[in-house]
This record gives sequence, structure tokens and C-alpha cells, in this order.
Amino acid sequence: MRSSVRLAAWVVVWSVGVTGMSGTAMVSAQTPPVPSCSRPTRPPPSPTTPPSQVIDCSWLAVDAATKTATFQLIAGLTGLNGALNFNGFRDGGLTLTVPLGWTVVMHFKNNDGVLPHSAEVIPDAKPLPLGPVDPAFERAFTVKLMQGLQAREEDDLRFVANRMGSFLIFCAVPGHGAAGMWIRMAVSDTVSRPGLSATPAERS
Ligand SMILES: [Cu+2]
Repeated sequence: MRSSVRLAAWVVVWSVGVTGMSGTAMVSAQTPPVPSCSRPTRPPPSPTTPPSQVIDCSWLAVDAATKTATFQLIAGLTGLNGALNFNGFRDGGLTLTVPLGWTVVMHFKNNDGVLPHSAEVIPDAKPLPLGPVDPAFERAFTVKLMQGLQAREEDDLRFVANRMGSFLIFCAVPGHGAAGMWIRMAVSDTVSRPGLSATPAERS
């Protein structure tokens, strides 16, 4: 008799314990909201997996009234490719698309504390030039094309995208572009707004 009471008491305690546990498990982990506009992240460097760059929507400002696309062109934003990158992209991995006839303003800034860099918009042709060439649009180049701008130096490119086609935004410091320091610019008569998109990188 005494032992059966003890057993019953044990069963009650045991079932309360199980109920308490399952009650705790019912509290589900909260899902973080997905941002609509991602800031670039800098994951810790790893020898096996290179960090993937996120497009920052603040890089491109669109003024539909004046048909002006303003693009923040940042040389050496990250350490990718020995900092031979624009906005953390190399070998055509980022494409700026502009409607035909729009004005393009590129605020060039060198974020690389070590190497000088420059930029010009050139025709899409292979092999890639080893240094400065004639730009594809009038005034579509920074000062100091050959020697490059030093760390924190800035310059503006301003031109009208007055012909369609595929172009490269290219660092003209000798050897940089050919080593992968270029992204793409497309001028199209089928888009109504400028845009930025990640595109397949072509290892040169
Ligand atoms: Cu460069």
C-alpha cells in the first residue's frame, strides 16, 4: 500500500516535469527580419572561402527628373584580389545599367590605403588593355589615369551615356585592369531606370 502511493506520487512528479519541458520547447526561436536593403558586410577572411560582396543600394542614386544616375565608385573597398576591385567586385562581377541618354556621374574614391587607382569607361574588348586607353565616352575618366589617385583621393566622372552597348569600368594603373580590377557598365534603350546587379565574374 505504502509503495503504491509512492509510485503514484512519482508518476505525478514525472508527468509534471515532462509537461514543463514540452512547454519550454514550445517557445520558438524568432526569425530575424530580412532587410530590403543590405549594407556590405565584411565577413572574417578565410583561406578557403572568399567573402561574397553584397550590393549596397546607397551606391546608386537616381534622379528621374534630370535623368541622372549617380554612382559611388569605390576602388579597393575590400581586400578582395589584393584590393584590386571596385566596390568589392572584380572581373565584371558588378554591372551598372544606365538608360540611353542619361547623364552618369561617378564619384570615384580610392579606399585602398596601399595602392593608387584610377578609373575610366572603356569599350568591352579583349584582351584587356595594360594601361590607359581612349575612353568610350567623352570625359569618362578620372585624373591621373596612369599613376592613379592615392588613398582617400577622389575625383568625379561626368558624361552622357549617348550610345548603347557593353562597356567596362576599368582601373588604368598599369596591370590593375588586366589583373581583374574592372566592372561593367551597360547602356540600354530597353530599361527605364538605372540599376546595379551582380553578374558572373569572368576570370581573366
Ligand atoms: Cu587600380
